[in-house]
Amino acid sequence: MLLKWLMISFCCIPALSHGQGWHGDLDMSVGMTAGGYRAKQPEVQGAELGAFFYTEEYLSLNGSLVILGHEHLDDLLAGLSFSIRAEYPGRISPFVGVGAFGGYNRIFEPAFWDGIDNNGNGFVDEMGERKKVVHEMMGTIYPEVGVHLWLNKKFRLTFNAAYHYSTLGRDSDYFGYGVNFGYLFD
Ligand SMILES: [Ca+2]
Ligand SMILES: [Ca+2]
Repeated sequence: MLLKWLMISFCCIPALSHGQGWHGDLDMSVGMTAGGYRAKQPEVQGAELGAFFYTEEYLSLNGSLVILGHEHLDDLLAGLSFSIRAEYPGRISPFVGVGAFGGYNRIFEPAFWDGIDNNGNGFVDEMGERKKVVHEMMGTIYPEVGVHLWLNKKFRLTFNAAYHYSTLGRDSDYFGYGVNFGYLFD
């Protein structure tokens, strides 16, 4: 229902045409992306490397590996992000989507009392033995809007804005805007 409404809305925007050089049908197409995003309040920076897959020419599944810095965290998180986007299939291709992100980081902590040879050096609980443990975790869910600009049949530039609801609480939510470079495989 929502999808239909969106498609109808997009189709009514006269400025969006299937321009020359546009390859047309993206159905079952796969590609990869690289880019980043940031937010100002709280301060967030993310870098991502991902892939996209069009199940229909107007619907894409997106996944990426993310390195994220957040003002309310001690250290960077490594994580995964997934989203689904409903897109107007054109050379200029606006979209709306929903997604989720999850990430964590780890630190070393002392491990000389747990009866385990944590570092595999043949000595159990020797002085100074350490192990890596999860230090911080954060997840978000987000609605997003954006637009793809297909530069030619292979390359696209994507601008998006997403409001992330964070598991850390409402004061850690952030409005991130990003730029991604995409490449479509044959
Ligand atoms: Ca040891
Ligand atoms: Ca130990």
